[in-house]
Amino acid sequence: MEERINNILKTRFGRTLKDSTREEIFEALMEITKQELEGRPKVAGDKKVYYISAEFLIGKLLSNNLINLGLYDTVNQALSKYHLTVSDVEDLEMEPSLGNGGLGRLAACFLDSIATLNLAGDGIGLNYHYGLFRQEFVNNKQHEVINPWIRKESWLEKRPVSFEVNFGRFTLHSTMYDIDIPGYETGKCNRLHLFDLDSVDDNMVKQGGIDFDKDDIPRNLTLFLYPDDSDRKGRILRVYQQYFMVSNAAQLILKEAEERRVNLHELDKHVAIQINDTHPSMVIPELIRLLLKRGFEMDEAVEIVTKTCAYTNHTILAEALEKWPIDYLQEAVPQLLPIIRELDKRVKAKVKDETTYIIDEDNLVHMASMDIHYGHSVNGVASLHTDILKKSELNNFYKLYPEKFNNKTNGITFRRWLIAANPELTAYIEKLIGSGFRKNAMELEKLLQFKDDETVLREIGRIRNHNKRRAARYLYQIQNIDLDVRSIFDVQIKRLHEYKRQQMNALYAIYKYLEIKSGHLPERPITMIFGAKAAPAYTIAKDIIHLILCLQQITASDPEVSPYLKVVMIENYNVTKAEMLIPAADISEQISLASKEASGTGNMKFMLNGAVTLGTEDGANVEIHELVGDDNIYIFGKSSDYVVDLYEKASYKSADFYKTDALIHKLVDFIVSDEVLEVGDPVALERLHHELVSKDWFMTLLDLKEYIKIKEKVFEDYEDRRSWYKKELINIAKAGYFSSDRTIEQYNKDIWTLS
Ligand code: 9GP
Repeated sequence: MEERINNILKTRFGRTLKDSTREEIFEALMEITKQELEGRPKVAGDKKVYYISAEFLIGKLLSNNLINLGLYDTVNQALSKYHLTVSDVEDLEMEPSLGNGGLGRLAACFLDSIATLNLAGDGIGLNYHYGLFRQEFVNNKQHEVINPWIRKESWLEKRPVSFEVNFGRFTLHSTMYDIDIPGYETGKCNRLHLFDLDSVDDNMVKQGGIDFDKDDIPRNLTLFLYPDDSDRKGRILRVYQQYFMVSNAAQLILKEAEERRVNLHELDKHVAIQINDTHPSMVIPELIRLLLKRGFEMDEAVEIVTKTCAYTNHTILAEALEKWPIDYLQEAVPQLLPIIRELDKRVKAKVKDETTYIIDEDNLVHMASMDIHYGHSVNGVASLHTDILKKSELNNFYKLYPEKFNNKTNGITFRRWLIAANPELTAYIEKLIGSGFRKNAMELEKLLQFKDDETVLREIGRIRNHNKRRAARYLYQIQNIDLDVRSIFDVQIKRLHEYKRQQMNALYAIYKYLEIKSGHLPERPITMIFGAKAAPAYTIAKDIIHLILCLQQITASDPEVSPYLKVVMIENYNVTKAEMLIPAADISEQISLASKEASGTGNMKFMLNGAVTLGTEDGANVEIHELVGDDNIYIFGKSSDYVVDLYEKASYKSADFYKTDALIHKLVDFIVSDEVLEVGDPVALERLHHELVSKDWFMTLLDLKEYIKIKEKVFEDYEDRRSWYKKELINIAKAGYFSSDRTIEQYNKDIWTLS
């Protein structure tokens, strides 16, 4: 390996490992990895799945690819002579900006597992040039700037594949880029196909921000993931993007099927299509349209497409169940409208329940309705979530098609979230139970035999401290943040949304601050770590970030408080930062309002790395709770049934809590106290205060007191180090269920049926 690296370095730069820069070594390793990937055959099979998704949050690829190719240790060995590791070199890789949160990261984990299980399956999405914005903090506020991630040397390979996409008013020609997805030690690859346009102009973005001319589709189509949709033009741009994605997908799928000599009348026997949330829903009418063009009758085209397509629902929040005004579709994709109208007509002829119509009386096209009527499977992403879909959110559809509904609890790839992110823990687990867990995650349960073994528990603690030091060095380097590695790391990292209730955690920070000021010092310093981006047009979410940044400043600059409490907001939270923070965390904050977090996957990543969950009975927390038992998780808050009932009766009034409870009153009012106003923006802080006392749609104040109480208990229990490490070990041992290999096996068995 050393010789191989040196040969490339010599040819490219006239140097060897001894005197090369990290950039040069990174390029050499990328070249070797690409050569290896190139040489691997593609997974072949009689039936192939296409996973269509607006997001693929794939993270950096060097380590992951080397691990899956079986070259990670060899390369590390070659580098070690020069005091380097793969992760040092990988620091220089740009993280692809192709996703926003859990939905996109799940898609990336799934691609890894599909390849690892040797299933023929490719991802299809868009090659956003700037993807999601990069977050900067200016005056304690989020500021959005472009995030150019594509370099000359990248994992993207341009392919000689192009399709014509007709938008009624004009026609565009796509370009396809591929990223190879190697299976873990399978010797084979699948691919992620990312469609783009040669005419897109990166320079049309206004300097220093994320604004651009939304009308100029040929030049802007693939610039951004989720372009600002606060105006009509932005929303129509999203329709253009979605159609561009699915038209390319449908054309590629049919082209490959025809190349494989598939009889298109039996398409469903050879192709499965997974629609990831509603963004790719237009693939249904588009495929029907293409089959009609090939001479199919409508009835047959509808039947085949229904048997081929399946839909995954990732949220019950209305904002994600897209409804497009019919005039948007008329403007952007006129050729699809007759088909959508026909699909709707058929529903209306058969079904009396108006709530399940595709086109409603306001002329809105309900994408999820189309998916459910014209797909053969609808799945939720954790068992509680699927139950809620069946019982309430999609109950009317469930009554029509009970057989279509099924649950597929999410999972994560252990290659990235354990083997690559936590090499120390991986090596130790291997020492204790062998390497079988790498292929069969359930073997982690073998760790349970050590749950009372002093030496093992102590070593778990040592590894945590090692990872804390590593995270502290990293954060110091990138953001000048100084972490106290002896403190408790209490971590909440995820998108910013009111339902995830970062505001409740911020109110806890206020509580602790006031406690310390009044002389009640914690036994051990606490570091509260947040990481979150807010959607640019989501004002209250940005106000919450503002509050957290103000608290960061106030606690840091108060000498009475800073030795005991540190509030840290990580700038531009992304996959790379998650990989660094999760192995270092003691406490995993999963505190969404019960019923609102469909699953969560961060919760699984923390658990796998030993952090103990502090959470509500929501999403996959429920399954984590069942697996680890009451002693190894901290659960609080009102139940999902209780919350659903409150919404139904519209009986939650945050003002009641604010007015009647002195502590809640004091904590909420601190948001607009002199201390905070001195470092913050009064408009933003007043707005947040007002929101909490007059609306609080996600019921922060409902669970706040219980949250404070249980968090105090967590800190108290943490001091019994031995029993805490035992909790950690049990969490790791029970995490096997959350391997995305298990999830994909279930998708395949119940939905895709590939061989
Ligand atoms: O909010 C859900 C999250 O709970 C889930 O884990 C993830 C993957 O299934 O999807 C998220 N949903 C979205 O990002 C948008 O619907």
